[in-house]
Amino acid sequence: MSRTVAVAAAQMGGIARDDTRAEVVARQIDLLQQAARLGAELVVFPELALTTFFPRWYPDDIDDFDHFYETAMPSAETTPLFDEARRLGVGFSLGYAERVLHDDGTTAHRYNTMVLVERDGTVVGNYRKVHIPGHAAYEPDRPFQHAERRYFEPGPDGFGVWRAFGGVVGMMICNDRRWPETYRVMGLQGVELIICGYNTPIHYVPDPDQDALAGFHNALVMQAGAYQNGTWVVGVAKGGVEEGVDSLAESAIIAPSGRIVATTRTRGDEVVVTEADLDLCHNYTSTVFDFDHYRMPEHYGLITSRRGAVPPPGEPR
Ligand code: CDT
Repeated sequence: MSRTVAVAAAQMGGIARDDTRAEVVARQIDLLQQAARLGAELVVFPELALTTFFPRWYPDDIDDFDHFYETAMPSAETTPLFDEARRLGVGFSLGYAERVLHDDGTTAHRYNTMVLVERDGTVVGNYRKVHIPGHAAYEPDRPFQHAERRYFEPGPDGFGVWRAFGGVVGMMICNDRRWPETYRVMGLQGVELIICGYNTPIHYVPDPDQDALAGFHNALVMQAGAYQNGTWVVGVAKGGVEEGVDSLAESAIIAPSGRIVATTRTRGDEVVVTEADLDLCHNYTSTVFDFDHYRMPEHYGLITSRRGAVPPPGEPR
């Protein structure tokens, strides 16, 4: 008997700086209900899905932005989403800014986090983003900041996977999808479905020549990650114009073949659903990507022992 999970990409359009959590959660409940009507069992929302992408601003005092973070999940504001999901029997995943507190209530850690919730409303796990892009210091010449490295420390737990939704599920967040190690570490744990939320400004300030390639690169990395690890990948955008910054939409559901099987057509709130056959993963992980048979880890030592590239000594010839 085949194992399938009907998975939905619940893309969101922009969230304004002044939008309340209640307004955002109401939008998410609407998307959840649309997805449920389409038969979804798991609904994936974007990275930082409860707020605007606040790393584009740079207050003098980072504590002034504490209101963009959650200190509990579910929280009072997100409980209606958890309740509606449980009532519908639909699981979901949601990106949010997480602030972990010391016992005295001061901030211990800040993470860019994604929670996975099962169909019965139980929290399966939280993933904290590992690859934090952008910069930490204020960069005055930018039209907007991408100061994620000020707001978030790298997740300390790496790339876990969980048994959920009848298979093995992993999470990654936005920039993680550009790094092959993200997929492979989960691939080595037998992942069958990787879910990912993203906020990708189309204008890449360090090299604007890449702007026209934003959609190509988004598809390229997720399709390669899916194929090379024999896994489903679901990438979900917060797209469109948000507080003056245009972000990539093009949410996609990708099969273990590497082919995109569903994609959004708009840049706003939109749901697409696919019946993902998890047994298709085996077609790849037992053949061309039979890791146990074909991988050569004795030759991969530099992957973990070295961080940056070191060219061989000598002059170019
Ligand atoms: N949110 C996030 O990780 N965005 C990055 C933007 C590029 S780096 C400034 C991304 O990889 O899409």
